[in-house]
Amino acid sequence: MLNSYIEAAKLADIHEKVQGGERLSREDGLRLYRTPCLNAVAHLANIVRERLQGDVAFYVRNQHINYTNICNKFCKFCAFYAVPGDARAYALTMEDVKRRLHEHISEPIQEVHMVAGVNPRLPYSYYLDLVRTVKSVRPTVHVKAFTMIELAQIQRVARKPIETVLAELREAGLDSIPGGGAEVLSDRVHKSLFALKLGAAGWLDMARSVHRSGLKSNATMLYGHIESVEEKTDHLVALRELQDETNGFLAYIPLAFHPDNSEMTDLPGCTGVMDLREIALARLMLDNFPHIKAFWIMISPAVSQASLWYGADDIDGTIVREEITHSAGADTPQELTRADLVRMIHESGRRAVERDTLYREVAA
Ligand code: V47
Repeated sequence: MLNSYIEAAKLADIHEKVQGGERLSREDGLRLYRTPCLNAVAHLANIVRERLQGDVAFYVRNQHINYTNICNKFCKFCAFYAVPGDARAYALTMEDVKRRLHEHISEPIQEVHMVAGVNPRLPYSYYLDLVRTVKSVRPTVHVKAFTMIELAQIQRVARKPIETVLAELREAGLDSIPGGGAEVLSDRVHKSLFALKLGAAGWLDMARSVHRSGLKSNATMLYGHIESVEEKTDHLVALRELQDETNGFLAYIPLAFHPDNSEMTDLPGCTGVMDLREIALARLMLDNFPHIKAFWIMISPAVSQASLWYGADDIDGTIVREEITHSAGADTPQELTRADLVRMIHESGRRAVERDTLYREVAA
């Protein structure tokens, strides 16, 4: 018997495909974006979510370090960047990084996540030292650092082939690549909002190089600004195609646009319904991605809890001092304890599992 939401939303054909494990088409994606009945989309996404991950919801104990806010890309959605000379401008020294790490040294952190602006004054050695510094303070931590955009900059200053740069960063201690910087893989949105940095083809090429080098990465999409449902669907299809080729993506994280202090303060920002739909669409379209992550910093702990029934199987981590979303007006806390995360997961009816970056269970 058909679920009544599926029946009312006239999604029986997509339901059949989902139940049969069949890949959804671009057209299916567009229908799922457009159907008003979010409960129908959630029902479908939850079938895939439970098939892949059962009742588990992952979390990680991690620390974010945004090593510089100086950036020459001037993306219109970004409230984090500063130009040199700005009172807000900073670039952390290695001593600063050590201090940040020591502030939390008693916590059994699994992952250090480092992303930042594209600061043209930083030499190649800075990036290598950054990774080495983290490993010198925390030898066993997983270093997830440098988006595809930062990697393009690192290659520029290194003046070496990307394969060599990635090998040298790995030698220094880099373990994987976060998913940021993709924004929307659309030439129109690229031209309009982030023209100075890598566009769709460049981001996908860099991700391909990363995966070929043996490193895993994540992927993101920034939604809730000027993008269309066609562009969002194409973004998901492009990621799915690259994953077919490389199998290098671990998780997809939809990122909710926060307008405050950006050049787009006239936009209203995202709602819980938008956040949940992005999670569900991702779970349904990205059939070859093992994990869909709800980033609680951006969508709130409350919506993250609900998202565990809309396709998400991961709520990210404890997070310490994340600057990008908070510069853009997020009023979520800067960190949650492990107990907070576990309680959130259990309260939503899922089983909490602590993971490392590669989704291996961490023994309690
Ligand atoms: O690339 C910038 C986005 C990203 C705003 O890989 C904004 O595990 C919302 O990529 N409103 C960085 N978002 C964050 C990121 C990320 C986060 C969590 C986990 C992982 C992972 C990656 O933040 C940027 C950009 O797309 N961003 N400005 C803004 N105003």
